[in-house]
Amino acid sequence: MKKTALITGATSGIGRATAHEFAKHGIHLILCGRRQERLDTIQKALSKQTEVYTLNFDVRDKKATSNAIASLPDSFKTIDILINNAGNAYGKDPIHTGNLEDWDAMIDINVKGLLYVSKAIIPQMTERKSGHIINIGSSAGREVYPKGNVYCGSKHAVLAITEGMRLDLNPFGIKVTAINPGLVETEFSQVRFKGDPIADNVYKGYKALQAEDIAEVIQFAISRPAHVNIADVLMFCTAQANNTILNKDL
Ligand code: NDP
Ligand code: 8X3
Repeated sequence: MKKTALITGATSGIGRATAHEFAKHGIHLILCGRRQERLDTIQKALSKQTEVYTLNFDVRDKKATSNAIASLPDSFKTIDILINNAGNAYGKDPIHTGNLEDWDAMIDINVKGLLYVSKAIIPQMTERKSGHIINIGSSAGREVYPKGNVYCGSKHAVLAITEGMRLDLNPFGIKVTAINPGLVETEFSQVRFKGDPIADNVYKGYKALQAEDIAEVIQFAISRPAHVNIADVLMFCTAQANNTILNKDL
């Protein structure tokens, strides 16, 4: 019996690469995001390899989130693997000049959105006493960097929530994993810098992690035997030592 995974943020970057990786293994996919045309394109591509269903909702909207997940057809209702990946940074400013809308977006999407999705899915996992939740945190959840204030705060929250999930879901045999990457070359910086050309330089002068690198680690985590839980992964590209030391050729 093939497993079913729900991936948030499947329209781009790490989420999309994870969808492609899971499809290779025949995992049935529920792909989520706000950009329907992208969901359609990915569904079309991956339907050759596995069963794919798409859900279009904004994780900030708790009603839309629970309605979307409740609307799943019977063949996709049982979710074995939840990949809480949807998220972004908005802006990179010192705390005294930060933008309130950016702060709201990061807390509402990265923290509250992850909770809304989890709340809609965890009860079926506790009922069945099985499941695997993978939360995409960040190295920013381990170490704060200058001008990272609220984004780092949101990812510290993701890490704390992940640990809380692992404690509370332990009696139910549910695996909970945090994957914490450093710099990954995706649309992340385009979103963060809102189209400012500064985004083009973020991944120049070194080889950043690629979305596929993260997807492979996620696939490794979900394919361990029943008694093994990969609790927490911190991964950097070779050029990055921590959140402030990056060996660039520029
Ligand atoms: P991308 O910008 O490439 O992808 C972000 C994804 O999140 C998109 O699919 C987007 O879909 C979805 N998303 C964003 N906001 C919402 C929302 N309100 N509702 C629903 N979906 C939403 O970035 P990455 O792939 O890099 O980021 C994925 C995760 O990885 C994030 O949690 C990020 O914080 C984390 N991360 C990224 C790193 C990096 O350097 N790139 C490093 C460490 C962690 P759509 O717009 O269609 O809704
Ligand atoms: C994304 C990586 O360094 O931009 O979490 O915070 S970083």
